[in-house]
Amino acid sequence: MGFKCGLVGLPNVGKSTIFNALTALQVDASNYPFCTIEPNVGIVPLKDERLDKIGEIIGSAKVTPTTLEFIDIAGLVKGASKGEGLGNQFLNHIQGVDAIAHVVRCFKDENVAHTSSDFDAKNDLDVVLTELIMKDLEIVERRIAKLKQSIKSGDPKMKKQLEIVSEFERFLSQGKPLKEVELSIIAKEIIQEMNLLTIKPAIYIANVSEDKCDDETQAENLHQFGKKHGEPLVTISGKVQEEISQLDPESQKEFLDEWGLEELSLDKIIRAGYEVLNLITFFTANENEAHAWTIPAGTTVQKAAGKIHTDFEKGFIKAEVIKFNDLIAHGSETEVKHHGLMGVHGKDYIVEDGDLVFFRFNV
Ligand SMILES: Nc1nc2c(ncn2[C@@H]2O[C@H](COP(=O)(O)OP(=O)(O)O)[C@@H](O)[C@H]2O)c(=O)[nH]1
Ligand SMILES: [Mg+2]
Repeated sequence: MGFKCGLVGLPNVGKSTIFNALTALQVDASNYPFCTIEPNVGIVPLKDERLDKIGEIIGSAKVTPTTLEFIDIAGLVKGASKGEGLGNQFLNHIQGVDAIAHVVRCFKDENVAHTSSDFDAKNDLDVVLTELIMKDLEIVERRIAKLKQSIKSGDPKMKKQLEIVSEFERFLSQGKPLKEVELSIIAKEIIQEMNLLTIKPAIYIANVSEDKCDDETQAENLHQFGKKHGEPLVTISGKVQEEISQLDPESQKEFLDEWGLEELSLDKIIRAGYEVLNLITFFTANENEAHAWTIPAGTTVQKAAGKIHTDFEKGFIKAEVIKFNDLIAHGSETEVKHHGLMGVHGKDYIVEDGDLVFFRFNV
């Protein structure tokens, strides 16, 4: 299944507005028959001009973009980890995502209630981050109690784990997210298995007013914060994006041209999610379909085959790979081959962003 990005933030910051705008970007549902979509889950296509070019050159009847899943996660308020608001429900939702998109309110609007009395975006973000830390602390403390129990009943393997998890506890109780801890490989495995929240990669979305002017310092504060972890900030006006998302693609393009913009802020969000998850895109194409696929950077070509079909992975023989730039430079698959630029690779080849892959496999 696809990669998931959860929209998280205090009430009335614009999560649902942004979610609606993102999901209005519409995916041709017939391409994704296997997805039962709940109202708060949306499958959003990743725009990629390379896919259209490949489709053109190969002469594919249709193109299918790769996608990212967005989830509108409601219910996080101050004290949520202690059961305030919708309480702990948000936890399961956040545990289920690969990346967190923190939506932070930077717009002023007297008609929209603000949960805190001060207008301070960084402070609002801190409230949310603290809840995540508290939640992790609770999970970690429960684990420690369990481990102590197992050690008592004579399970020595658990000692090492107890040491590591106690280290997590020390960090969290100092108010630090686990992504700031230098982790050994074994600690990473334990963190994965415990599905903790403060290790998840994040992006920050500053939801600013239409005219932006009084919010720049607010957004800048978020930007500086994100930079510490190498996490991107996207500045957006949720309301404007929602309006634009309702337009047909032609009018959307006119809007962008009029404002001299290359892409919608919504597309920036999708791309930021993609980047923070360290994902790359490869392509497959034949006369029926050109298809973009998402994999984590560093994936072998045999694993990548499994993304398309388990048979491709199991029966993998070899992969023929054309670099996107070579395809553009030479204008056709045949010309690329003719110039000796089609690579033939075994199962351990690491797929690169932009590879056009032809799989050869046994069934
Ligand atoms: N002025 C302004 N209002 C916004 C913006 N984004 C969202 N809102 C409004 O804020 C209110 C709460 O938004 P909503 O998306 O429901 O917030 P959520 O609770 O985080 O899901 C709604 O009335 C939105 O129309 C924005 O960029 N500017
Ligand atoms: Mg909402």
